[in-house]
Amino acid sequence: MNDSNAAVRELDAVVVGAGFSGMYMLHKLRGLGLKVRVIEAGENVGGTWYWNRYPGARCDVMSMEYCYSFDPQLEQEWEWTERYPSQPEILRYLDHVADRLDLRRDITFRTRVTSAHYDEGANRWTVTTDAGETFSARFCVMATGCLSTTRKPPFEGVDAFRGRTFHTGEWPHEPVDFTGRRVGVIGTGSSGIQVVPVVAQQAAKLHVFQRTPNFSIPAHNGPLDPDFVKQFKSRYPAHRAEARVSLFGVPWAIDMNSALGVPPEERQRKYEAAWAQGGATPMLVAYVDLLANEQANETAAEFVRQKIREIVKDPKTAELLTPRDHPLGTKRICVDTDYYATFNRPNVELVDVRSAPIVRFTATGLETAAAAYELDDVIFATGYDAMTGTLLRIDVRGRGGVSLRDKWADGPKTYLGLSVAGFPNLFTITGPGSPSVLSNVVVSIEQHVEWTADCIAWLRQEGYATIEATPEAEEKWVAHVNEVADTTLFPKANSWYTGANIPGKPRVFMPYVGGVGPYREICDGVAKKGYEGFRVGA
Ligand code: N01
Repeated sequence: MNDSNAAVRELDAVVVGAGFSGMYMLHKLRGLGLKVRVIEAGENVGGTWYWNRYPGARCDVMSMEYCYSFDPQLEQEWEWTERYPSQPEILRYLDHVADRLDLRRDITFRTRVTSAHYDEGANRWTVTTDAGETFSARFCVMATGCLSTTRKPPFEGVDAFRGRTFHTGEWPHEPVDFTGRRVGVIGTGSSGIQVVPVVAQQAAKLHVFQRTPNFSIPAHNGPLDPDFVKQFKSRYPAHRAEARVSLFGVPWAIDMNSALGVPPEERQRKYEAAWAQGGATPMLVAYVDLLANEQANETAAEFVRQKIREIVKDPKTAELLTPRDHPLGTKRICVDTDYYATFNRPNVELVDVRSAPIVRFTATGLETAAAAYELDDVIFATGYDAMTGTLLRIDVRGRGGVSLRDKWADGPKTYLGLSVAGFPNLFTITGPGSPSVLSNVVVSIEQHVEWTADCIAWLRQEGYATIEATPEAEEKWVAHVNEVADTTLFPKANSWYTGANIPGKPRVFMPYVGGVGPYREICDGVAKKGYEGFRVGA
């Protein structure tokens, strides 16, 4: 669809994506007086929350914390209704922010960026879209999100299936009714674990096709108590300040004791309290060594396994649901409402596709190596080509025409997760090598957007045209990211953090596990030292 005659639009910056990152980036760059265009594939703002409309979709970070902090009036005015925000409520919030900041006039919707090439002669990025438009801009900001490119395993015969198919990450806009239907859900990550209990209430029969069980902790979601909200809002600046220097971007203090250094009864009481509180964080911060020492981790993992045995009545099903292949927390812990209890329903059956994998789809269902299942609907909850998938779908080329795909053939390499050597004036918001998915991502997004805006303001003030990471700084950062990851249990899991969910994807631990607060300090230090590790050009 490329129209070579189309006029090139001259801008200061192109931002790719209009989720939490792109929206705030637009606001900040406008504040600097820059001419900016945001390109967004969806029909509206929201990013991942625009696409993930499946029944039960809800954030696993608390509402009061999963929102922007840059506008004190906004955070005081907005009224969250539940402890954990549902997808429709988050979308309403982002819609409200877009209206409040009048963002839409600078966003092109229903359009995908297909390429971004750096023109060395002009020191500018040429960005093209699938609508045939071409933009030329000094800066290119990738606000593409970490979980935007869905993955559907290429099952044999899937196109011959005559029933309805859905992917949790590309859910239809109109409500989908499963009443009286025979439904299959493939996948038991965070998405599967959320969709299963809701669909189970409608479906005549629900088959959950599980390859690997995950740890899940109840959300104990419910309406927000007005007194709690009032209290929280009165301390908002302090909460936000704590979140910014915390490990995970939420204001929870970690217990500095070892899980192995306390009596078993005391430990049990602590885990019970964390379980009763709900969500993943209280469990993860219960002891300092849970993510670093296998024996310590095992005490918490075994606690959750025991809970599964208590909740699920059929011992065989309980055993199948019990995770044993990875330490607790080394894959994103799921946060659920009634997930395990759903397997006590007579219309729900867990199918183990580890011992008998899905072999093929048929016109009327699917076959595993052990049995055939007649289905009306199949829900793929099979995840994403995370962290790098969306960036690499775009043909990004830097100096000398070097493509990002080639540069990252053995895994992503960045400086601070923000910049790539050889790709001047390109910024990656929550890019690989930053805390991103290991944190309350809104806190990480705000930090990256503010750092990027400050960097652009500094370039202008100093009279520089370009900035790019040096290969040495990038190499050192990649080594540091790996070193820190290797001091933890994270690399032990076959997770999407390491690319293990995509056959053929290089196995590299992609996020930075050093913590939100320490990472912020590093980034601020780099800026203070005149952008140490970067090269600037006139
Ligand atoms: O994806 P996943 P997700 N045959 O990759 C299975 C965020 N999120 O969309 O583990 C059979 O975790 C696969 O099995 P296995 C959150 O960060 C947050 O659920 O590879 N099964 C796995 O069970 C999360 O971590 C929220 O053996 C196959 C599942 O599909 C991230 O998004 C809500 C298969 C994929 O799980 C991704 O979660 C939702 C095959 N061939 C998502 N291929 C909240 O905020 C794959 N699977 C709460």
